Amino acid sequence: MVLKFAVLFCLIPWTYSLLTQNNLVQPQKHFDQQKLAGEWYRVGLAYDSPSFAKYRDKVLISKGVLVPNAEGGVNLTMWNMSPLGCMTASYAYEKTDVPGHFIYFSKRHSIMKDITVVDSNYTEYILVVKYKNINKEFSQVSLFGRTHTLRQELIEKFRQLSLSLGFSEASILTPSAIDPCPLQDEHARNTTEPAAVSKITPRPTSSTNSRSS
Ligand SMILES: *[C@@H]1O[C@H](CO)[C@@H](O)[C@H](O)[C@H]1NC(C)=O
Ligand SMILES: *[C@@H]1O[C@H](CO)[C@@H](O)[C@H](O)[C@H]1NC(C)=O
Ligand SMILES: CC(=O)N[C@H]1CO[C@H](CO)[C@@H](O)[C@@H]1O
Repeated sequence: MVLKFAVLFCLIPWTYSLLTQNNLVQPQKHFDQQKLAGEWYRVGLAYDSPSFAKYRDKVLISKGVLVPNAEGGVNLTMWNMSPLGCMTASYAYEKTDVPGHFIYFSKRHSIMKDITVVDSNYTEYILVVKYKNINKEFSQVSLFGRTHTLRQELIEKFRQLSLSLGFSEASILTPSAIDPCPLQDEHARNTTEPAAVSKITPRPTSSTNSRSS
C-alpha cells in the first residue's frame, strides 16, 4: 500500500503535464476549496461504463454535502435511495500540488482515482471530471448545483464537455426526478458526519445494549 502511494505521487506531475498538454481538462482557475463547502445536488452525470448502462434510467438527482478538511482536501458524502433504504457514500479527496486537482482511494475498485474541478462559481454549480485510472481514461463527468435545477447554459456546458471527452449521447444523463434521500429524520440526525451505510447495519438486538444512533 505504501509503495502504491509512493509510485502514485511520483506519477502525478508527469500525468498532470500530459493532462494539460491535451488541453481538454484544466482545473478551475484560482480554485478555493473552502467555497465549495455545503450542500449540492448532482444534476448531471455522464458515465460510459457498459455495466452501468442498464441503470441509466434509474439515476436521480441526488444530494451531497462537501466539507473541506483540515488537510486541504474535501470530504464528500452522497445519499442514494436503494432497495435497502437510504445509503450514504463517503469520499475523502486529498489535495495535490495542483489546486482543483484531488486524488482518492476507491474502495470499490481498489485503485487510486483522481478528480478535477473543471469549473465552479461556488454559489451555483460545480463541473467535475473523474478518471478511472492513472492512464487518464475518462470515467465520469458530474455537474453539481446548489439547487435541483440549473440554467440551461450550464447543462449545455456539461453536455459539451462530456461529448468532447468522448462520452456518448446516451451516457449523458440529466435526470429530472429527485432522490428522496436523506429522509427527514436522517437529515436531522446530522448530515455532515460521514456515516457508514446506515440502513443495512444490523441493530443490536440484545436488551443489554443501550440504544445508540
Ligand atoms: C474526512 O474524511 C476522513 C476519512 O474518512 C476523516 O478522517 C476526516 O475526519 C473527515 N474530515 C471532515 C472534516 O469531515
Ligand atoms: C454564480 O452564478 C450566479 C447565477 O448566475 C450568480 O448570481 C453569482 O453571482 C455567481 N457567483 C459568482 C461568484 O460569480
Ligand atoms: C442538521 C444538523 O443538525 N446539522 C449539524 C451537524 O453537525 C454540524 C457540526 O457539529 C453542525 O454545524 C450542523 O448544524
